[in-house]
Amino acid sequence: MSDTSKPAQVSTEAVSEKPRKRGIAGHCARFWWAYLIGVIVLVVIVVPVVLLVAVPKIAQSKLDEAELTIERIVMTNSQPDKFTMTIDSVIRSDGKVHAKIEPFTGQMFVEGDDRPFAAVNFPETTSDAFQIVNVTQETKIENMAAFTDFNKQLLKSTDFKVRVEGDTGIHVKGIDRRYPVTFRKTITLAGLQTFEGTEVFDSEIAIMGFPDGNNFRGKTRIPNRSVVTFEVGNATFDTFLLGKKVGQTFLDNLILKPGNDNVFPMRSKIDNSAILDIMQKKPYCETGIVPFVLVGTKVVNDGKPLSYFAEALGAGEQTVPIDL
Ligand SMILES: *[C@@H]1O[C@H](CO)[C@@H](O)[C@H](O)[C@H]1NC(C)=O
Ligand SMILES: *[C@@H]1O[C@H](CO)[C@@H](O)[C@H](O)[C@H]1NC(C)=O
Ligand SMILES: CC(=O)N[C@H]1CO[C@H](CO)[C@@H](O)[C@@H]1O
Repeated sequence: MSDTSKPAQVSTEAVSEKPRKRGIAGHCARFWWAYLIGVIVLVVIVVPVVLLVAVPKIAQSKLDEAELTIERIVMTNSQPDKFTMTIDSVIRSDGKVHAKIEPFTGQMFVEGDDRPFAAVNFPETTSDAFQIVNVTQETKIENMAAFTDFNKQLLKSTDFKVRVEGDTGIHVKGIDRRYPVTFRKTITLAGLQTFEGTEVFDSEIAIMGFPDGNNFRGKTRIPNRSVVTFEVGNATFDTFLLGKKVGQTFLDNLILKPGNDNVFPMRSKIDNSAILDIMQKKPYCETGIVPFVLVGTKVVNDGKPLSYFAEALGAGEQTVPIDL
């Protein structure tokens, strides 16, 4: 009995094991189509969701996290409707995603203004951690009012914000697909603070006038705390003493650069009696220092008037203390 019962036990054990093995295999065999559907669903839905939703989101957020800094802006060959612009910038990112960003046109806005004042053509860039992007291009002034306002902001502000924005495409390494993304960066630019700290030195006055028809001349040093270089040209300023217009001041071949190396000859044609008047008043008669106030009226570069600089220089008053 025990002999027959043993194999029976063995067989029951064997039987109890066999169906388990067969259970999985059998389940797989019978429901293979369910697994196949599952795999297809994964491939058909999940992969596209990753490729179409997750990757573009990551790409956009990586692009958003990247930081743009402007090292230098140079405006030369200033003409009534265009100029040559150099923008030297650096894009910093975490460098973790390997991707290429297509060349694109970035519109530049003064923050809070929805009219672009200029457009920059960015070359193809990569997602490298540190990338220098220097661009030199001829820039058409598409919106004169916006460009004039930009110059006004630059002239009067301590700091102001500029936004660069453009639609482009990103190509992530290993994925054969273009993802549309938006490049949008806001940077803070230092302004010129209405040329605060301008000095005049080596000044000379000639009551009878100099041969060029002016009666005052000197040298002016205009501090420039901005990263912007401007080719302005020949600028004319209405000149005021104690609130009264007393003549005109001329600065020729004006090019403003970053730093303190902006020294230009200055000429003025001032009403002699106004100077004699103020020199008899206190405290001017004691200090000999007279506060000239300059308001821009005209800018001419290479014979052509530049309204955007003239208006910007006319929007603020530059007070220049002159030692007579
Ligand atoms: C890019 O601009 C920076 C800052 O003005 C300058 O130092 C650098 O030499 C420029 N690089 C090239 C390749 O032009
Ligand atoms: C400024 O005026 C002087 C004298 O009229 C002229 O020779 C010079 O070319 C002008 N400069 C510019 C940049 O237009
Ligand atoms: C007076 C002044 O602000 N000068 C600054 C002009 O710009 C350079 C560089 O951008 C600064 O180093 C100076 O301090």
